[in-house]
Amino acid sequence: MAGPTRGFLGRRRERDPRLPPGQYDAGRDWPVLTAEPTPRISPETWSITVDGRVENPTTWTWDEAHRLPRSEYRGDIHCVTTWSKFDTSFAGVSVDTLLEAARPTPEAHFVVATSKTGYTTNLPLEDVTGGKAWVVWEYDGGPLPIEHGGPVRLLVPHLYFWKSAKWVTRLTLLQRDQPGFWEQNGYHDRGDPWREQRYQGD
Ligand SMILES: Nc1nc2c(c(=O)[nH]1)N[C@H]1C(S)=C(S)[C@@H](COP(=O)(O)O)O[C@H]1N2
Ligand SMILES: [Mo]
Repeated sequence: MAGPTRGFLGRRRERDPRLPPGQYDAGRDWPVLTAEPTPRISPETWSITVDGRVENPTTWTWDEAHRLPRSEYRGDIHCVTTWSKFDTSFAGVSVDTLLEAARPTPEAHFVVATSKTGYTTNLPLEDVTGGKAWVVWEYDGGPLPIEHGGPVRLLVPHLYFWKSAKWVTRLTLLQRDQPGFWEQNGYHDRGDPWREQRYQGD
């Protein structure tokens, strides 16, 4: 409502349309949010496995993963703790490429991503297919920093960032949904920032 106070303070700044409800622009900052001690994983020992409800369970080493077609994401990321970061750039491989090789069976409807540390997060299969999810090892043209999941993390930028498992080593396809670490601890099962799906019941 317009009034003397509003007139005194001047017009409110327009809200950036890239900002989902309840989020703020963190600017250049990239906060670190980690539940477990940060693991040290050398690229030589890292691998990623796609298993579960697939016809061809497959594991890629660091070198093998780097020989897959490179895929980049340029855009925004959103954390449930209310920070958003605009214009990030990541590179790695599309999850579509991994699934093409592993060939999900018709019963596969969900995915659980598992980190080397044991952290897990669950996603509907449709949220990691169709060019919406990546396994990434580059940030801003350099190696992904270890505190941000280096050498390799999952990136699912259209959902809250807890779905983007750091230090990811396994994607397991499932017939039924299986809540991950935060999802068992009260976070929303899907986590769409545009619908503000922060906690169970949102
Ligand atoms: N292995 C692992 N992955 C994780 C987390 C974690 O605690 N452990 N935190 C999640 C949460 S809640 C967020 S917001 C993002 C934070 O990523 P960042 O530290 O790179 O900002 O990682 C997600 N992936
Ligand atoms: Mo988070």
